[in-house]
Amino acid sequence: MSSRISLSRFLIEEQRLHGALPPDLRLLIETVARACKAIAHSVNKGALAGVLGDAGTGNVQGEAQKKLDVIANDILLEANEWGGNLGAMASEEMELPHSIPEHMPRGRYLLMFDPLDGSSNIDVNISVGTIFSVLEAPEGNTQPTEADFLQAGSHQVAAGYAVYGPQNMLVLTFGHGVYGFTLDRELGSWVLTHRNMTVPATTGEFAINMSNQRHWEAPVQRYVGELLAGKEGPLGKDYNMRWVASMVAEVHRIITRGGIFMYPKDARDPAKPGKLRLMYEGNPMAFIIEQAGGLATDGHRRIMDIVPQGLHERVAVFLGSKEEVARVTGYHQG
Ligand code: AHM
Ligand code: MG
Repeated sequence: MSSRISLSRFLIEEQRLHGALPPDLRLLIETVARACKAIAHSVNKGALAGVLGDAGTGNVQGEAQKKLDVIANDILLEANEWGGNLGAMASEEMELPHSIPEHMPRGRYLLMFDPLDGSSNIDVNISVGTIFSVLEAPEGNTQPTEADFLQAGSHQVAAGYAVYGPQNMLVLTFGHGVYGFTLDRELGSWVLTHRNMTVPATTGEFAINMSNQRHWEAPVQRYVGELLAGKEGPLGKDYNMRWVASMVAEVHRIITRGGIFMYPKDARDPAKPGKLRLMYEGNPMAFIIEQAGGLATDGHRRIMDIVPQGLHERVAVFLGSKEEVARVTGYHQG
């Protein structure tokens, strides 16, 4: 038991060894991890705590909220409000950024989150998760506004996700590789179980919502057509398909055994670049996947190079094993 490395010990050692993890960022990550533990607890209780089902409200994206979407959002806001390391928070579930109240201590970081990703899966007991991303507010700005959040993903100083599944896991990066922690429910602590997580460069597995096929653009039609053609097609091998409809579960599978995840642009709404959100889903997952040796593009460019125009901006997503993401990106580019 004594050889176990808790999240706290891991972060303190990272701070000491690399010097690249400032103490206030370490404390912020600990606070987010504590909130994820509380969310895991609510998700795991399910019907026993009366938390399943719809909240009867809608979010800024016009999507129906689940009770657990609201609970997870409140847990993250409450836990992080008094931590002293943040200037403001932004959430997929809230129209505007949430400033740290006047009477609370403030810090230099900006936190963005999707409190409960894949929430359409809650009621059917399939994995869901929390995704988060951390930026630094422009220097000296103690009262950050929406404009301060609009930084390219390459400026992220940390990102991570928690997946609430058969095991509750927390996966983190702050730019020095990707580390995975498993929640020990008896001890109530995140324990380091996965060091230097890497995405294999090649894969035989893809993830896309095939029911949207007729709405995709030509490069995606071509690429997925080749995957489906298998051994007899130009790629010369058979591919397998998975679709959980929880991005966290999808990314976790890819970071564990490889694969490509795609949520492309859809012809039904030509003005919308994609379904997923750049700040809460695209950027944090891109940071993690790149740190694990994979690629993440919107078909044309690196996701983390996109300079956002709005907090709730959408993005097309192609991420995972290098070889496959490069191929489908190449089909878009030329
Ligand atoms: P959410 O944040 O509202 O849960 O939506 C994002 C989710 C992703 O987790 C998942 O990849 C996608 O939506 C599933 O979409 P679809 O319903 O088209 O399969
Ligand atoms: Mg989401």
